[in-house]
Amino acid sequence: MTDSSSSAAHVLRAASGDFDFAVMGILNVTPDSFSDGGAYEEPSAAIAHGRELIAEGARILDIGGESTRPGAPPVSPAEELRRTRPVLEALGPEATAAGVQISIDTSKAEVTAAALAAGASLVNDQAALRYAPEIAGLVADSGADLCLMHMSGDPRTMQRDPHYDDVVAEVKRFLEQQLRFATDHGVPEERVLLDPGIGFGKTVEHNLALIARLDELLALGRPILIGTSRKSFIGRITGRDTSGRLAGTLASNILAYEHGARVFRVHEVAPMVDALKVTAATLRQAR
Ligand code: HH2
Repeated sequence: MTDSSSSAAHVLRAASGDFDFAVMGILNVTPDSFSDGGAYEEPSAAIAHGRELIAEGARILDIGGESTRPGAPPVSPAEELRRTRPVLEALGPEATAAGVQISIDTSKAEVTAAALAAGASLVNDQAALRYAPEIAGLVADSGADLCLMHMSGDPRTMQRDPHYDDVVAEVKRFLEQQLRFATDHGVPEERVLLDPGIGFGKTVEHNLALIARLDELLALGRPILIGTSRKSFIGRITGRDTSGRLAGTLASNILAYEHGARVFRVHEVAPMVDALKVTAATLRQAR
């Protein structure tokens, strides 16, 4: 294990067997997510898919009730909870029994509080406490883990001509600042994961620079979570639509592992687990 992951949140203490990574399976209970919108909108379909992801080797299930694709319309807290609560309540006990962590993908305090009460132990806040700073207190009181992600602006505007002088330095500065905010508000540093926010207010070149220079974020001393799965930069490079982006997803995550990422948020769990096992075993042999 790297230094940054040895003191990690629950997530990495539950990493796969001998390995130092955790695969986070995506469970979007939404009508409009960019690649699987509508597929798991019914609670029964979402619950069945969650079970499949666990069987495929997910160590974390990331349950979300609002799409953050570019231009996505905002969803009320009540609607987000209506979508996610039955899934959290059904899968929570099963996941805990299987040693799998439940994550809630939200930037709203009301949804965070309800999800923590229903058994979630990771809050995946794509706004990194910018929209609802009170999430820090909820996380601190519950003893949960917290993922802070970089996003430039908000989902409605973020892809309008994104610009950085040095994307890696600016993402790093933002994550450092939000990490300090979280710890100042009572979240123990060892509970925090950091995420460069692939696709959130970034061009193809920005996304590639963040993956290629991910090591620079390790200086912040926290484990890195990354979400490249099926994202549009893969489509722009390969010419494939969302259904044909598995190979690009695997390649980007393997490189991200080599550059220090340890938690991988993906739609297709089984191939990702195998690819990372082979990568990790090979790198271990080489050291
Ligand atoms: N990406 C998405 C959603 N949540 N959370 C983290 N920490 N990192 C990410 O990169 C990330 C995330 C977007 O992907 P998806 O959930 O598949 O789509 P949508 O937002 O349309 O539901």
